Amino acid sequence: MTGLIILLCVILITIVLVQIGKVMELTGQIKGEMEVMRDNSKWNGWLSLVFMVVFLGGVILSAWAYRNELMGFGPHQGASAHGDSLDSLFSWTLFFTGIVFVITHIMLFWYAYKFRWKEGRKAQFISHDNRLEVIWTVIPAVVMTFLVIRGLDAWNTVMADVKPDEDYIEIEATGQQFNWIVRYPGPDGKLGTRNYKLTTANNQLGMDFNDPKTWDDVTPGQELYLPVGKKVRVRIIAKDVLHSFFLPHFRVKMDAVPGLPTYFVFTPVKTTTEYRNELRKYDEYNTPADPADPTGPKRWEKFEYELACAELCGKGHYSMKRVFRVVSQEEYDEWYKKQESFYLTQIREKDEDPNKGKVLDIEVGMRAKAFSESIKTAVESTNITDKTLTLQHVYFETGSAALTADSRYELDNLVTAMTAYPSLVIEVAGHTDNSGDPAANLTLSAQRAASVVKYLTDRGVGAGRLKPRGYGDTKPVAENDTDENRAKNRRTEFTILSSI
Ligand SMILES: [Cu+2]
Repeated sequence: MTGLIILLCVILITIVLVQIGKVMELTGQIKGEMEVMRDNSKWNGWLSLVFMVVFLGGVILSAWAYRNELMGFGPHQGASAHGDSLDSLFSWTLFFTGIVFVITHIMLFWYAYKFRWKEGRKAQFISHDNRLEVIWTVIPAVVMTFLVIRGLDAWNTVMADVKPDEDYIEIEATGQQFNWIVRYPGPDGKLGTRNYKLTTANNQLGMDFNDPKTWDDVTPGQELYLPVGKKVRVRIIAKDVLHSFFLPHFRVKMDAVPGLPTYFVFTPVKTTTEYRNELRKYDEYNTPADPADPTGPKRWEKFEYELACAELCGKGHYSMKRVFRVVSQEEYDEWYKKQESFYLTQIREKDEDPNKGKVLDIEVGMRAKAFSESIKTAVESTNITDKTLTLQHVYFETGSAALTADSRYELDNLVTAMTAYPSLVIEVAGHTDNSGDPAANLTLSAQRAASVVKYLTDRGVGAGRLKPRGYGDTKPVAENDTDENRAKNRRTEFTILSSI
């Protein structure tokens, strides 16, 4: 409907203009050409002045009306340590170019008015004027020098890389059509290596899982956290076409170029909450965020630091938005603790895992931590069912009581626990599934329990604190109906008999 009305208006205006033209032609014929030209140039001159006033007034008024939406003004001061230096650079540039803009526009329209056509008026020719040449060369040169020197100074500060002994977090942003994949290092603080040849549908970054540094790397979901006041170095990479890593509120923008890694270092100095509270002071931000829901949250409440792509990289360019949330160090640590390793959750033990079947250092550490926590719970619990724990990673060779090599990791955790709780007495129980002869199962389970006990006594745990027992297939934890369930029943458990 609106489109139709606009079209009708355009047609009507065109008709009116054509009619005015015709009328003027007729008046010209009646009045005589000279008179018409005089009239026309007088009108053109005056209209130039009117246009100048409306145009310059419009520019100034709109800038004033939207001043609190502009970067660098009102509530939108830079939220990073270097933000102010760039803002001041922009303000100075705006100051000088603003003066030139206003003066040249006044002159343009004023001269169009002043030197409008008049009968008998002749143009004045100036062949050369040294003084004028000097003025319009020297003034821009001085202003440019001032701006360029300040710009270089800001550039050197903003683009400085981190020093080796500095405390910073390094993250990585990879642009692709059409999203940003952001990677954080794991607890080792280092990002693992990548090789584009390893890129697959599951491993979009081409992370090299032969490099232990990749094992703990995380690729968080939509919301990304950063601690306030901590230096962040972002490695910027593109996988397909040019993208641009753009965090407008932090005055961070760097192209992501395929095949040429770039970086940007910045320090967020304002948390998301602080920024929201700043916005809250302005009327513009106290209006509903969603006009369809007048009682809903206000604009300031919905504010988030956004990561965008500032390069027109294709059809889905607009959808490359991510949210960065700047929080206190404590909140950041809390969030970071919840992030899970990409490798351990998405790749581990799948076909793509080059370490399939091997126990990794990172897992040994994680399992030891989990083990000591669960044994602590078991010792402290008064509930009898909590006192029995399954050894999750203890295995035997098929049909034998010989422990597999990788079983040692968990058994060593048990040795540690027995040392940590010197009064602990446990029953070590072997269980099998129901395949084969029950009597043979019973013997095998007893032998397996004895192997575990031997492993422990060999490492200094007193034999009196360990009671081996074989249960065969008499105590299944699942129906023996599927391979998976049978595997659950083949297990080694230990029960805390006494811990005082
Ligand atoms: Cu892009």
